[in-house]
Amino acid sequence: MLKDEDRIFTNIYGMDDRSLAGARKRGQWDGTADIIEKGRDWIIDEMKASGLRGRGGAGFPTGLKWSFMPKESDGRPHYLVINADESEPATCKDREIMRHDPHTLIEGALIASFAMGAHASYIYIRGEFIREREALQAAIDEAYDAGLLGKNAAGTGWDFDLYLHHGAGAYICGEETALLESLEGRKGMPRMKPPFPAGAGLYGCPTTVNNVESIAVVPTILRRGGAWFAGFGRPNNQGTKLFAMTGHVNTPCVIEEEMSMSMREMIEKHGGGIRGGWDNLKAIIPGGASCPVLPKDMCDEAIMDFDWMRENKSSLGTGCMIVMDQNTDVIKAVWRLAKFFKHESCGQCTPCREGTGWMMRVMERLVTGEAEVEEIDMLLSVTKQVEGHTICALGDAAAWPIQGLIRHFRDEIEDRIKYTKSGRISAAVAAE
Ligand code: L3W
Ligand code: SF4
Repeated sequence: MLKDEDRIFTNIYGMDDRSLAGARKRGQWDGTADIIEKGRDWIIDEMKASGLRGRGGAGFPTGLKWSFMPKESDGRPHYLVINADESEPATCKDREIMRHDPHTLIEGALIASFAMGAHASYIYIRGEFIREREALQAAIDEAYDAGLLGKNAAGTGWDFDLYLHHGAGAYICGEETALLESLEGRKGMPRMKPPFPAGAGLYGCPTTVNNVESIAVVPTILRRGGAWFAGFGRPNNQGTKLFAMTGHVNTPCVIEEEMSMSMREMIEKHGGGIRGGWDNLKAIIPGGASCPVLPKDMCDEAIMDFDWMRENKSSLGTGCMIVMDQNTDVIKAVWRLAKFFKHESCGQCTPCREGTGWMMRVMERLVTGEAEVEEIDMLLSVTKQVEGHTICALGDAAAWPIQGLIRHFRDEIEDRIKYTKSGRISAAVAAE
């Protein structure tokens, strides 16, 4: 278990003062100019050495992403865009940073922007996050007043402006290119990639889009060294990370832990265990709605990191678990996710626009038990036609939970159909 002295987010529960004075007491904004004096190459190399992988869900190596930004300016400005559109179901970790520790994000934004040659950065914050944007805006104002932002920010010799932009409540704007479209004032619809944002991003200029947590950990990593961060977790899955657990745990929470901890240990140590005990567990979705569900026997063995999840046909995603006990109707839970993705599809590509509707409607019939058994394979085939055939990852995200359900809970789906057909339970009861 992570020791207190190794935690990056020391005010995650808001027990301390979140203002600049409180942040300084916790060591933030300490030696920022010294870090920047070491230069862009040193910062990027140190980030690579830390092994940090993006904390927004995809796990792309952060230092490598930064290195895609052009070294020399061709006249176009460079931008850092911080994705604070935290909308993934059950994912509520970045909001804790913005509410309670906003200065670590602001300091991280300055250092990261310097490393990528950006004089301006935008934080795109989810529209529903009202308290978070108030906290963040207050911290940005304080930082300007203290000379930490603006001309010669924090005495670094680097001019740097930071803007907070409010989203309007569309999940798809968390997809990086839809976010850029929205920031430019258009409807939030994903762009084709390539070009990746590093080549042509905001206003067609070199841009890096990073998750809030990925940026907020930067100052501590650089103060303590990439090797320090890389010492946690296992190779390719290094560092500490914010995890969360919701659903049928005794104490739902957001916590900072070492990567690669066992799922069971994490839930028992931090979540107070499963309601009714570990044997009462039925399934867990490891990190947001797009990750395939894991049944209990796999949760017994699961390791909370990118590689274990990928090797076991799931995904770490945001590391914010949805925990379901034996009382859960897992078929209905996955139908609810299918409904969510159908609602949030932007509709510009046919497999996603039509496929999410198809998947939701067949899922509805599985919930009530009114489907035919053959429809299970038909549904699986629809998911395969959506997966990998769309502009952005929302299509995959809609397909994967259903594939996971069929892989691990086919018996339960078939039983429901058989019982409904035999009249032993009515469709209305199955749907309750
Ligand atoms: C330059 C290349 N850049 C990749 C960059 C790319 C992006 C990052 C990751 O989706 C997932 C999604 C959700 N040259 C590059 C390159 N990049 N190749 O690397 O890219 P990618 O495409 O792997 O992922 P993505 O489109 O960013 C993110 C899943 O995360 N998720 C979490 C969602 C979380 C929220 C939230 O509320 N925070 O929405 C959960 O599973 O489904 O699969 O920057 O440009 N050759
Ligand atoms: Fe829009 Fe869905 Fe296509 Fe993504 S996959 S661009 S959300 S229609």
